[in-house]
Amino acid sequence: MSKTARAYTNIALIKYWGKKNQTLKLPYTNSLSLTLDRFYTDTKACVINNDQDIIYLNQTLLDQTLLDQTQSQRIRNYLDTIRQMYSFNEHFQIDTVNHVPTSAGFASSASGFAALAAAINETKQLNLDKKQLSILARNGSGSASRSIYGGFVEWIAGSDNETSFAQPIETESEIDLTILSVVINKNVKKISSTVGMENSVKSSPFYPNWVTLVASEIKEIKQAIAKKDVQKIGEIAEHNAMSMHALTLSANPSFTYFEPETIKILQIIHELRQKGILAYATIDAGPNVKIICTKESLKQVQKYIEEQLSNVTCVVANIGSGIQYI
Ligand code: 2P0
Repeated sequence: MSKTARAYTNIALIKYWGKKNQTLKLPYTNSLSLTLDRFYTDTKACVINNDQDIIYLNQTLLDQTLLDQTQSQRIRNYLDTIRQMYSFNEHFQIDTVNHVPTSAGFASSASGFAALAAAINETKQLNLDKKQLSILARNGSGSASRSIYGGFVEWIAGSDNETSFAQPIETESEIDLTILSVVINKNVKKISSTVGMENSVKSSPFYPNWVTLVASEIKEIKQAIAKKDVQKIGEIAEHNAMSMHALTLSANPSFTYFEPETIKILQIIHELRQKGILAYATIDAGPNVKIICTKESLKQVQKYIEEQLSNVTCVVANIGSGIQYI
């Protein structure tokens, strides 16, 4: 009996935004993330005697209906890639369950593809080490390469399939950093990350500056992590996130993931800082804001946000671990 693979999601402090190779998902820049302890995917894979893969997502069979097509096809294509990479022909039954609090606003592609890569590694006994597993996960979704490890993780851009993988950033002792995810209760039809980054690379006049900026911010944030300087980590992460969103606004045609509440939360974070409360924002390809806090500032930040905005949900996450087999 093969074990279930569990992978946690991660939040990028220095974002991955743009691919130099679409097929291999090779990014233009390194990125740096924090694996979280609250949101994870459990995936089990079994070899079946069938000519196609059978996929269950949250106990529901994914089929070829229009509704399921995009998600299902992406997983099927990924399984084809794995079969090609490791030269075997078997198909699988995949049972995958996302443990994400209702509309927590976290993308499941990072934990999803990391758990799937690990589940195939387990059932096919590929005996991949973590570097190889990170490469395999990257082929499913770029950000999944980072969810192989816990804590702070850097994804090295590399130049081909073998040289683009994530690695952990060792910290000597615990760091007092907590993430408050502020979920805007809205069903926003968004542009996928894949399409959003492609449009930014193609048409934002600032894209070359982004590549230069990321190189220097990666260096700075690693120094701040080594010093356990949460304020500095927050400052750099917020600036990096705003710079990423500037790429969407400056694309042609322009687009944004922000909603009116997103801006409102950013304004509240500025007010909190004026009061001397540590709070910094980071935002992914959606309207929700993740706030970098310390244990001390968390309660005040959450109280203030909930007082000012009645239609949001707050979810607290701490630093989480890497791939597990259970
Ligand atoms: C990140 N995001 O670094 C960035 C910041 C969203 C904003 O990685 O096309 O789902 O599958 O490689 O990994 C989301 O992009 O994109 C993402 P693909 P992915 O976390």
